[in-house]
Amino acid sequence: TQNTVRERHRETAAEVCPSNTGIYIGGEFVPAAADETFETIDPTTGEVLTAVARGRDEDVDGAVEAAWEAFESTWAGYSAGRRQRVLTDIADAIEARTEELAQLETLDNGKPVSEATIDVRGAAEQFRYFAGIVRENPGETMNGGSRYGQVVKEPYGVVGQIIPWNFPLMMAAWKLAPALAAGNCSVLKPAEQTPLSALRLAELIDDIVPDGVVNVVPGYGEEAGAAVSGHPDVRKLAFTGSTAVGKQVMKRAADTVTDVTLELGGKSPVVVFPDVDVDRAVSLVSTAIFYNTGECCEAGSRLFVHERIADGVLDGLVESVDDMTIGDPLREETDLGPKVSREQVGRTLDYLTRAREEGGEFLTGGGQPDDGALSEGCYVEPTLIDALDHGSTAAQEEIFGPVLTVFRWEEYDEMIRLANDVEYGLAGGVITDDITKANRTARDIEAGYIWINSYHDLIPGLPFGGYKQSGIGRELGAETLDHYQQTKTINLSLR
Ligand code: TXE
Repeated sequence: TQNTVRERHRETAAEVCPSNTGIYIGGEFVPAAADETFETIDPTTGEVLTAVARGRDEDVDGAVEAAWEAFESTWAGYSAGRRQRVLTDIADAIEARTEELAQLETLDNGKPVSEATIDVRGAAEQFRYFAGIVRENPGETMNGGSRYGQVVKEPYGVVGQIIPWNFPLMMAAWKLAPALAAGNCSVLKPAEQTPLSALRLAELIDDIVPDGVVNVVPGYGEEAGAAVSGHPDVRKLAFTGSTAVGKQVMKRAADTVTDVTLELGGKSPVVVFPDVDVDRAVSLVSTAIFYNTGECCEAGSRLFVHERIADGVLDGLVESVDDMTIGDPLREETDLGPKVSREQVGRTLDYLTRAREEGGEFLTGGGQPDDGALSEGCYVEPTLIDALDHGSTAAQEEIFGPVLTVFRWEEYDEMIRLANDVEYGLAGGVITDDITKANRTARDIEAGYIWINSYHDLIPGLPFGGYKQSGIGRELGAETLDHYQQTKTINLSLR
């Protein structure tokens, strides 16, 4: 019952919430300069988890100053080997707390704890990966004639990093690991919906990282976020979030010609060829859209299924939705938890209304579950929409919920034209056993990351990022280090 769920969440919160919810500056947790706080809510129960410091300009100024001080006094002097050890220690600290961090993430975000556990492992892996490559970054030299040239990679110094709420801990790791590996200090702004895992991480690494190397300023986007992205002493910005805000961040960065990397929205196609085993296709398509309640920038939210097997795949999807366990995300068996916030529920429901007006046929779902026990939480039913025009709003815009729009195809070229007919280009999926078709389709989709017969698994070493309005730059790869370094050429005359 709802009471049991509430009890379970309260008890878990008492065990796993960070005891420090201030702003983490220079190795200390301090109240916001204006002494204000905001509440972070558990989307499963609607209850307040805790109050968190509400950072603004002044707090960001203090964090940037502390970061520069740390850079100049300690971090810039650390060898690659020493940074490697720090990163490895962070990975160990995260891994040692996997269960606790996963529960915390589930409380703050609403994602099933089984998926939160994968996030925590992924976060640790990030630190391990960048620890692994940090020593293989020696620069280059060129000898010849009367010249000795050196190409040296230098950190920016202080970087600003703004992250979203869909994978809070993992996003913090995606940002911090390469930034620290490359020798920078960071001012990290977690999302206001989910600030707790970044604060807990700060507690965990407090003894590992020199004071001021990592600073965490929780707060609202228009306040703390805007202050980070407009700060004149921040030399590089990394942002993950909506395309609309990404554009603002980039515009603000233009004033100081600050380098930016952006990881933004998506509306990724999943293409199913007629040769495949229907059950396998159903399982992959279902994972592509419903993982993390559809709150994934890479979610496979547009299905292009070949006419010949469309009915079978769609029947299978409806059945698999019926079999899903929707409910308390703290329970291991839960497949689909609530969305992160009431606001996000409203946004998704608005898209569903729009889709109805635009002629969509709902094969399943279409609203909030009316089951009493779920009514207090931010749940949205897994939804399949058929018969929409590809130009309709629900087919073009990022819904960021458990909502799949379905298109049937026969003509390959026309299917590819539609698959690419969106402003985004983050990811795509191809499901077929024909390797030639699979590879051709992978090449033909305009996106930065294509899965063949798989979806969502991201492996450090394989760069991730978007084409078109899905972003600039790549994370997870060796090239990510380059985004956090500037190149200096030293040209020495031997004459
Ligand atoms: O994102 P925002 P929101 C998409 C998704 C979702 C929509 C809106 O479609 O429905 O965006 O979500 C900070 N200056 N994605 O409103 O606002 C904010 O505090 C500087 C896709 O939550 O982009 C948070 O830390 N920063 C996405 C971060 O930006 C600002 C993940 C992201 O929030 C700011 C999340 C400002 N003016 C949402 N305004 C993905 N790519 O995975 C906000 N922020």
